[in-house]
Amino acid sequence: MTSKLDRLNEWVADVARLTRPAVIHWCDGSDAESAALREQMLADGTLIELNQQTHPGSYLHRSHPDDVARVEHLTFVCTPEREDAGPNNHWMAPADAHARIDALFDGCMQGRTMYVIPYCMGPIDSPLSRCGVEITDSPYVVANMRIMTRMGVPALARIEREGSFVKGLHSIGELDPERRLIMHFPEELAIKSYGSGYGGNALLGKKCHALRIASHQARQEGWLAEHMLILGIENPQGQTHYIAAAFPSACGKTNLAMLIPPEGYRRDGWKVWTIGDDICWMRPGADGRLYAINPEAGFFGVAPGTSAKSNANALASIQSNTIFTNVGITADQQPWWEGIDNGLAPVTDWRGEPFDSAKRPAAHPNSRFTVSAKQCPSYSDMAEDAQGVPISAIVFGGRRASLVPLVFEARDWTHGVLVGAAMGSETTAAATGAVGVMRRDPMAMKPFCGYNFADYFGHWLSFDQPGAQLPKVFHVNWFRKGENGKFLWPGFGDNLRVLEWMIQRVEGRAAATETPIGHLPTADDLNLDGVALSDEARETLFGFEHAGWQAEFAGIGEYLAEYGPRLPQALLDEQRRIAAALA
Ligand code: GTP
Ligand code: SPV
Ligand code: MN
Repeated sequence: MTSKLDRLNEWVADVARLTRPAVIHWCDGSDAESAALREQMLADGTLIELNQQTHPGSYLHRSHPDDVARVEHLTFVCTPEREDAGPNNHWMAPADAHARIDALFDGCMQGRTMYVIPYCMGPIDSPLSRCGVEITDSPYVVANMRIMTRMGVPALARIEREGSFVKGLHSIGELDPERRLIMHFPEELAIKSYGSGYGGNALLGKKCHALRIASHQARQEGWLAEHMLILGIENPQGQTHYIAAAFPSACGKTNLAMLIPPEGYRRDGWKVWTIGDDICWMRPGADGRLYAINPEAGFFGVAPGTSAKSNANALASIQSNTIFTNVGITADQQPWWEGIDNGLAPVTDWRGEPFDSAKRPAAHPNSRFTVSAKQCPSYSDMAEDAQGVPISAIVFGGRRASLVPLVFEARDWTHGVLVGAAMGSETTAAATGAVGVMRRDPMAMKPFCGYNFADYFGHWLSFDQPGAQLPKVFHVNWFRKGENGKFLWPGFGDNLRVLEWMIQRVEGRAAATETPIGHLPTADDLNLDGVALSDEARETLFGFEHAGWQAEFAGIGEYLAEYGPRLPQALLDEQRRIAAALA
């Protein structure tokens, strides 16, 4: 009798023939399985026990020092036609890519256990969710996937029902940067990743599946897979607006998703609910609105900078049952990172050496915590809702030390798509390479879009159809700096002041000033009660720098031109209209 699992079983057998593991283990996601893996990882040093009084169930993992971030230069999208991957991706022909990476996989699991991880991205009963299976030889990956996805028996049952799944093959290999490749085959719904154990390179459900492969599927099926947080803002009357926001890696998604309202707002009864902190899948519902789910079940968050002051919800979430990767530790084995601000001091750095501030920071700048979303005090019940939440506003933003004001609103959907497509941001430690370099990062998807950006912008534009009730689109910049090189906006909880203005705009209740780049508030249009802003901050955060924007739009025009004739005419027209208005 044929079963819908035949394809899966055949693939697992094929992979085993190629990689030659000593043992094959099918993950069921149980507590017993997790405990056994933990014991094994403690025994071989993959995990280090942290202070079980202060941090019960929490462990530290030190990665290979050359394996601490995503590797964009080794990440490929392998479509039959190069043009389908676009100038935004590294490309290799599928046959060449398979040959190159299969040569690395050949015999790589000898003497090791091969884990087969069935997982579901999104609530297990949601029609918006999609399943995958990751094969890996890393128990650390299994432990992280158990937190980050719905993994094990229920996922396998859904795969058996549906008969379809994304195939992800992973091996840590030798952890040699010279033998490291992350390959995507969108047409085959397949991923092959070799030589890295780091998050986005190795937890294949996350960026590889839920963004690169899913964006390809989403285009075919009429939905969107985005690098966005999702949060709910409940006003004192008990009404909740949901907002999705795309910021590049290490630019504030986790922090905004878990925002704690400023004192005055809390007193008045405002609440913020977390749905997701990194990835958002959304599609039009019967009423024409966009409905969103968080495909993930946990947070793989940036540790440095996380404190009781900056992100109390994240800090509360990671007091137990957390895997820390590449943080420092204190004398009594508590996790420690720069900016934790808890009065403790590190004695051992992320490489396991005595802490010496002259040598390196205690925690790697891209050190992370992995924790179940259920441990977050602000986690919303609606995060498990099969239908998802209706989105009122989409926010784009980046790290821009100059020019870009605190917030502005796009005139309409087409303008909003241009605002997203024109996004720029200074690079961060989340990927290898230089930090602080301004680059174009459309919709925060530069490293994650599984197909040609020209087609992606067209797909975004296609949602503007009769009957659609599309969200309003905004752009924010929490990272504007003053003359002294310091941030001008307090950020974090105070970002709610900006979100409140957005909600008022959605409801047609707030004022704004028309400029060529969109609608800008003045400082008086926002509730700034209790915020001390200097005159410089007021002028800079709410100002419109005509000459600077002229130059910016020339740069945007040059960037879009890189996509050639495939670029949607409507986007070019929008860019030219604004450039002309600025002239
Ligand atoms: P990925 O997980 O890499 O996708 O990152 P992310 O977008 O979730 O970024 P995260 O929220 O972890 O923030 C990254 C860094 O930016 C942290 O060091 C934060 O402390 C800092 N940050 C976040 N929000 C703000 C803000 O409003 N203002 C300022 N100045 N810094 C912020
Ligand atoms: C990012 O880099 O955007 C992250 C971490 O969220 S990773 O899982 O490595 O992609
Ligand atoms: Mn991210």
